[in-house]
Amino acid sequence: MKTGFAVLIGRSNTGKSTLLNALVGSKISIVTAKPQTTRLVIHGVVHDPSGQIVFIDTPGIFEKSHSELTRALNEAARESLKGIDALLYVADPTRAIGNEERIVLRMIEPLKVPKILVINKADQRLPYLDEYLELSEKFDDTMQVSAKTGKNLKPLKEKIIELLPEGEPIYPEFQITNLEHKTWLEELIREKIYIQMNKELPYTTDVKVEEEEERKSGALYIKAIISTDSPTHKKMLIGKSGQKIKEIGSVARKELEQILGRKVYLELEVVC
Ligand SMILES: Nc1nc2c(ncn2[C@@H]2O[C@H](COP(=O)(O)OP(=O)(O)OP(=O)(O)O)[C@@H](O)[C@H]2O)c(=O)[nH]1
Ligand SMILES: [Mg+2]
Repeated sequence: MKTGFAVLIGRSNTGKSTLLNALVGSKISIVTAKPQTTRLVIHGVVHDPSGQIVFIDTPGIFEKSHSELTRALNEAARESLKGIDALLYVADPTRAIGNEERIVLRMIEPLKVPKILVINKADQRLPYLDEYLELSEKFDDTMQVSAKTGKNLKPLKEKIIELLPEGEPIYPEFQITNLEHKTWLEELIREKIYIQMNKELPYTTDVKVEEEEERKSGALYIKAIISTDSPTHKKMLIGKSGQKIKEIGSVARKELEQILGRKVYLELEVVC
């Protein structure tokens, strides 16, 4: 069968993680409207009778901050280009081409794998579409898709399978990600923190699941520790009379219940 690794690469916020989830049909990678959401290199597997595609989601290339985090995330994205079979350059034509785009284009130029220009967000008004279409000549193929509505995702999958080499399946039939269950839980809670914290985003926030236990009733009890490196951030995360952390817990619990199909008790503790 056809099998291989297809990496999703691009600047921050172009919709790489949304696209991975839509292609696999499951919420694997977290999504927010903020840059630098993806921190881990995440696999999402498409099992199809005609082949198996292992999509690799990567942190978006980011330039605005020169922090240690930015350096590490950009490096992780660069590293994930090793050993791949195909490449999807995910572009967001609601924003003009900038330096971040040029950095990614330089990164992928020497690679000798099939490259697809995936122009995302086709459901929106795209003022810079023509700029991106001009990049087409650097790619083996160009597709306009919407990760949000699913537009053109089927032809995109078919195209990728066509490009992959023959080989043995990489993942067993029912496995759709490389993420451990616990890591996935931590990621989902982190997503809710990002979404609920409006302006001041404690980028250094870390989530660790300490306990996960199935109750006799079938409900799941989860205890997670949210740690931050400053007392101010701790205060912000907790909010006035604990309102913020309650909100974070409530949206995370609702989504977990929906995905896991059972009652969830979620206890969150903020430490500094
Ligand atoms: N309208 C529209 N919005 C989209 C689409 N795909 C993604 N988005 C939005 O774009 C924002 C960024 O999406 P992500 O999937 O987190 O982007 P990313 O490229 O993974 O971002 P990083 O991990 O930070 O690099 C979110 O607000 C998404 O809802 C799309 O097809 N249409
Ligand atoms: Mg992402």
